[in-house]
Amino acid sequence: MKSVLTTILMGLSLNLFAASEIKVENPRMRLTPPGSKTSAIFMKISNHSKKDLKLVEVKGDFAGQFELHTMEMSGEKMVMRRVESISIKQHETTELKSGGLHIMVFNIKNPLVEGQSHKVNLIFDDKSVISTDVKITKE
Ligand SMILES: [Cu+2]
Repeated sequence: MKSVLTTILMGLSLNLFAASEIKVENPRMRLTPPGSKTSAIFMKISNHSKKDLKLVEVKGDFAGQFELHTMEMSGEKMVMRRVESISIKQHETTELKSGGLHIMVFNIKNPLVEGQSHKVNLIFDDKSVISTDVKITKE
């Protein structure tokens, strides 16, 4: 029994250790016009661990659906495209920003209010989870 508990605790601490090596900066969500139920989340994610990571899923209570998106040229137009994951290589920083990689948010339950924050969980391919508050801004 004791060894089972130790194994569980070790598993937990390993996960927490991994999580602390991911740093999120300036997480924010674009204020969208009243009535709009979609928005986009931007942030910088730094990977200080010794392995490449991928952001694979995002969850939050305030909206029904989250997708990882990129922007790319299609003919002469910039279009959004869904991607399976967003890569953050070891010792590198990936920036999610307007006109580039972003987290798309659908079915927002209540109107967004500038200055308020909503909690999201960022889930990585090694199963580590980062919980962060995204602030609603006009960007
Ligand atoms: Cu998008």
